[in-house]
Amino acid sequence: MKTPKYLVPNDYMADPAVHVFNGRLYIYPSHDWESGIEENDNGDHFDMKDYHVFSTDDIENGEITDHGVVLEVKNIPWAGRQLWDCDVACKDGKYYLYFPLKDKNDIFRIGVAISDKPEGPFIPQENPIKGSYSIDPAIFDDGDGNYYMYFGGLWGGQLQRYRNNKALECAALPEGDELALPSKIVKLSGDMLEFAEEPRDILVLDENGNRLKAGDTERRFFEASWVHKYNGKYYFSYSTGDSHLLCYAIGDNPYGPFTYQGTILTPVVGWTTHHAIAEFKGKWYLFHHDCVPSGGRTWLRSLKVVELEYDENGKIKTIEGGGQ
Ligand code: FUB
Repeated sequence: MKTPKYLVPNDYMADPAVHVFNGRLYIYPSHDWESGIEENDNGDHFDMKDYHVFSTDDIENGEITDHGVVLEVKNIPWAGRQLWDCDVACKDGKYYLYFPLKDKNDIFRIGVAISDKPEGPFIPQENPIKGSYSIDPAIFDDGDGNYYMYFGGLWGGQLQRYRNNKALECAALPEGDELALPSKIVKLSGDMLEFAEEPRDILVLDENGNRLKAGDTERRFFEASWVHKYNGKYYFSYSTGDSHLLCYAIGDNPYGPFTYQGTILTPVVGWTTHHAIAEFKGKWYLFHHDCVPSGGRTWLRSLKVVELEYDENGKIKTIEGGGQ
């Protein structure tokens, strides 16, 4: 599959998280809609209210099943607004959906909802995860009984409001030669409902072993963490936000440090870029979104998939996003 393909042509879906459960591929996207809220740097126009789940047994030519609404803001006890990028993990036959949502004080927290099936529906817990903040949870199952959450996002994602996992009096976004704000990683508890430790920084280093600077906007982390393993190495990938790239870094363990490698996807049509990388039936795929079908309306994004290839050294071959 060399040509990208839209997966849900009749609705606006974005921010895919993708996993293979029981031999079937499941897609967990955000659900965009026309809320009428004006676009701003705080992301208020992304006012999503529910999630759908999609699945298929043939991503190239098969039917994509829409399992319908699986969780809604109105059923989450602690909800304020804005259901952003979610992810799902499976442990001992149960499925855990992790989602960022603003609470009643307009602060992003991360919640969990549980199901017996990968396609949901998911029942939310009474409260968000203790100590959680910011957005874009991505869950990595290391296959040894340990599950890790990667999270964080700048600007509307509120990561600049925290240091050392504590809220600041005032948000502080580093600039220029200051160190870039890192994304976070935290191991999940055995019951998957809490953090098992204090979240730690994910360090992305340049080719000389130095941490990336805030002004290095084409390489530094902005949002949309994802982790996958290839040939025994850990690939940490993310969006650079205001420079609109998906890029990646490689490390030897889930905590890093990770060394920057390059661009996975050049800018798409739209502002945000967000992805998941998954292997299915012997091929690797990049799931992402763009705003071509909505005519460039940045808050109405459409899900896409394209094959992802590595070279003989394990480097990901850059894919053209089709934007500027
Ligand atoms: O969909 C809302 C936000 O836009 C996501 O949480 C970010 O990653 C960006 O795609």
